[in-house]
Amino acid sequence: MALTRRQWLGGVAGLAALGVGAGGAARYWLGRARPGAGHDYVLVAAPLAMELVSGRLSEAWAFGGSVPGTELRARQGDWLRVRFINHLPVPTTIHWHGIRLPLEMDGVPYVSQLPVLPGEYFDYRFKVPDAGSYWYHPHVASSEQLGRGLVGPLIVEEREPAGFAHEATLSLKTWHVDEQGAFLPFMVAREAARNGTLGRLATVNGITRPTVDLPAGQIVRVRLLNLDNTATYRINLRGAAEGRLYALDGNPIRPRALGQDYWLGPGMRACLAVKMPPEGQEVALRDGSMRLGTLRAVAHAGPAGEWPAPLPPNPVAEPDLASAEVLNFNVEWVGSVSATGDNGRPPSLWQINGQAWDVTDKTCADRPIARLVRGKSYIFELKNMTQYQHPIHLHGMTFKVIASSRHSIEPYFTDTYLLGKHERAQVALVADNPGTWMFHCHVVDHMETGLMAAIEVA
Ligand SMILES: [Cu+2]
Repeated sequence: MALTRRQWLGGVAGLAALGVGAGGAARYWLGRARPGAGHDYVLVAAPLAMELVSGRLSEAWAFGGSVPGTELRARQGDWLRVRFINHLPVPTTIHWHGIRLPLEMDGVPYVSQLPVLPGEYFDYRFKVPDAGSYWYHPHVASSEQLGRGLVGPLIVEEREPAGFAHEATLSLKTWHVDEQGAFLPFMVAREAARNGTLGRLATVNGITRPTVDLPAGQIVRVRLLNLDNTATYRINLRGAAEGRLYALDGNPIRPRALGQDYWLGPGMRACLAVKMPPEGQEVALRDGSMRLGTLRAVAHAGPAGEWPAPLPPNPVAEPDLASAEVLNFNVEWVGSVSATGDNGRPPSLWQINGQAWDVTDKTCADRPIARLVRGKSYIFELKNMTQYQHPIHLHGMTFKVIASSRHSIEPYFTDTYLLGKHERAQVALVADNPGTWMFHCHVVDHMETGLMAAIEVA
C-alpha cells in the first residue's frame, strides 16, 4: 500500500498515530508524543534574487530570506520546533547536520520522511542534546539545492554561559556563478570523479571578503562553519591576533593553538577563540594564502578579555573499546568520466565496500551496509583507497576519532571526519540511536555519485 502525501501530512499535522503500510514505508514513524503547541521558528524556503556579483542578480534559493539562512538558536537540552514551509518550485527536506535526534526528524527523503512538496509544510520538532555549532540543509537534489544557497547555521548554546562575552558566526560558502552572476553547473562529471566541482566565488556570510567588526582586546568566540558543497578550507589567521580552537564540529576539545592551517572540510565546523588586537588593527581570516575576510578591531570599553575555561563536554556515550566490534569501511573510486549518467541519473563514480548509492533509487536504504545492535560499541575502520579526501559524515550519532595513519590523534567526538587521501582512520561509537542512518561523504558531488550508504541500528 502506498502512502499518499495527504495521508502523510494528515498524520504529521494531526495528533493521530497513523498505521503505515508494508515494505519500506515501515520506516516512516509517526505519532510520537509532541511537545507543546507552537513553533520557535517559521522557516520558509523560497527563491531569492541575490547580488553575489556587483550589479548582477543571481537566482538563489534561501531559508528565511537570506543566505546563509536564518541563524537558528536553541539552548542545550531544550526542544527546537521549526515549522518549515516550502515555497520553492521543487520538493525538499531539512537535515540537521550533527544533531542527535529521532530518525523521523532527520530529513532524509524516503528514509525518515517524504519530501516536502512545493506549497506544503513540515513541522520539525526535536530536543538538542549537545551544545555547539551545527547547520541545516536539504537532503534532496543536494548539489543544486545547497549550491543555490539552502544552507544555514544552527547554534546550540551551552546550558550555562561558557565564558565568552562576544561571539560571531561566519558561514563559509563558494558559489558556482560566472562573472555575470549566472549559475554554472553545480556538478560536472569529470570534477565529481576528482575533488568535486568547486564554486568560483568565495563568500563569508554571503559576502565576498567582508570586514567584520569585533571588539578590540577582547576574546571572541568565532564559529566557523563550512557550508560549502566541495571546498576544504585551510583556515589560518594573519595579523596580531591569537587563535585557539575550543571545539570541533560541535564537540569541545582541550583548547589548543590554531597553528598553521586547520583543514575544515565540507560540513565541518570549528569553534575558534580569537584574541583581538588593539583598536584599529586588522586580522585576515584566510584559506591557505587567500583572504576570506577581515576581522577589524573596533573600540571597546572594559578590561581585556581572559581565555575562557574549556567548554563542558556533551553527554555523548563513551564507546567501550575493549568490547567493540570492528567494522571495515573501504572507500573506493570506481568510475571513469565516460560513465556519465543517463536518463537524468548521475554517474556512479564512488562506492563503500563495493556498494554505490543511487540517489534516484528510493530503495537503497532497504539494503544497509551494516547492521548494528543497539547499545553495543563499534569501531569503524575507515580506509580511503582513493587519492582524494572525503569528509565522512554519520547521521544520528556522534563518533569518537581514536586513530589515524596520517596524524597523531588526541581522541575527540565529532560527526564528520576528513579522511585524507589513502588515509586509514578509526572512529568508535555506541550504537545508541535506533534507525536507518545515512553514512556519506560530504563532498556533495561524491555523495550524489555513489559515496553514501545506510547504517541500521536496531
Ligand atoms: Cu568524498
